[in-house]
Amino acid sequence: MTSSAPATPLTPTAAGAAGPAASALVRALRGERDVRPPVWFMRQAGRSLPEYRELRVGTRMLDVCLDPALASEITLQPVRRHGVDAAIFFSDIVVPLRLAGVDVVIEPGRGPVFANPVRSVADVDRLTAIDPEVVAEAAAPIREAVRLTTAALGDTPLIGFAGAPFTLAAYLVEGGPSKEHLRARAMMHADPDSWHRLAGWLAQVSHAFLTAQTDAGASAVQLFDSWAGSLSVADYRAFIAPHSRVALDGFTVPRIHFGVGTAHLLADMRLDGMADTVGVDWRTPLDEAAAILGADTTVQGNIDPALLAAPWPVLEAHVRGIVQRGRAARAHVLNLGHGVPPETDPTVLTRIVELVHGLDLDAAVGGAE
Ligand code: 1CP
Repeated sequence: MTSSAPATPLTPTAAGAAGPAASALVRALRGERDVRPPVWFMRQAGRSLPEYRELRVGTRMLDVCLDPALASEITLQPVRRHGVDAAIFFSDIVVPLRLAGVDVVIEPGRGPVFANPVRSVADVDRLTAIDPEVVAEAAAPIREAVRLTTAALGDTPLIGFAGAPFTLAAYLVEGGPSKEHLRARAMMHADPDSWHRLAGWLAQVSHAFLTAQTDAGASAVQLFDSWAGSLSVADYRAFIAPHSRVALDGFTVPRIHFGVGTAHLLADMRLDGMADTVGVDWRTPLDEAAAILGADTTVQGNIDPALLAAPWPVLEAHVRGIVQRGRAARAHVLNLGHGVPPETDPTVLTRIVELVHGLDLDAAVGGAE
């Protein structure tokens, strides 16, 4: 598809306004606290939206990700519907692997599946022989989709994202989704040399994918290490953190680092300050997370996705409690503790946005601190 004339921006940039760099999201990621936290939802695009399901009929997930007009439209859908403070680019963590020529499909209802799992020294040799530069060259549809999206978003920021080396390796080594990621964790110890070559290559591939998005106008990036919670602190430090640093190195936009079940890893996930913001799942109260993360890190989270199905008064109290606890951090970005479950009633998400946009924390406590 060709890039048609840009649509009227959702939030037109006023003359003299600073654009998405001055948005509530970017300011919070950089550590500025406002009277209310900005709000967006991981996996806000996609399965919970009827307009997404309608658009997806007869298409394959990875083909959609590489169609600039479709990827852009799907990215915009939740912003129009919910009025969230940020868009997240519609793509998937395995898209850069597809761009590198790896044989991967996304099976409906299951997730990424690789034709050739990477398990032996020869497998790692074969994969890492691919120059990560090919990802940058093949990423033209990604850059085009991001350009279309940021033109349509106006002042609303777009978050670019990539999978962290461990979470990508968990799929690649296993060949598909797994619960405990045993094969990837075994490789670290059984053959550390192969592990480091694999993770180092994945870090470069994710870096190239993030760069394509920031070059084309993304205002922040998030590194998803969704499955890092399965690692011990010692393994995280020895086998993971150095590679995640490479994936996030050198960006001038704010960087968010997210994982699930990572209470024991939160301090390490700051990557010595490289991450401006650390995502926290629903298991750790945000004031506890803030105490661990210290005064120079923003927290993001941490609505329990399960509570999206609870009666509104229960969910409202939960959200208000999270916003209160988030005040212990230098700044807070309200989000879920993990992605939107597919069966979520989307009107509930809109209601959370309306609730949060109506808050004035300074008024609620009788004045600014
Ligand atoms: O046919 C479909 O609709 C496929 C479902 C789907 C969608 C909508 C998949 C397959 N990926 C996506 C989009 C996607 N993936 C987004 C953009 C949507 C948004 O946030 O609004 C993002 C950020 C991702 C990132 C992603 N993919 C992660 C990290 C985030 C997380 O939820 O932890 C992971 C782990 C994946 C792998 C993946 N891709 C798809 C599925 C079902 C899975 C998970 C499989 C598993 O459980 O292991």
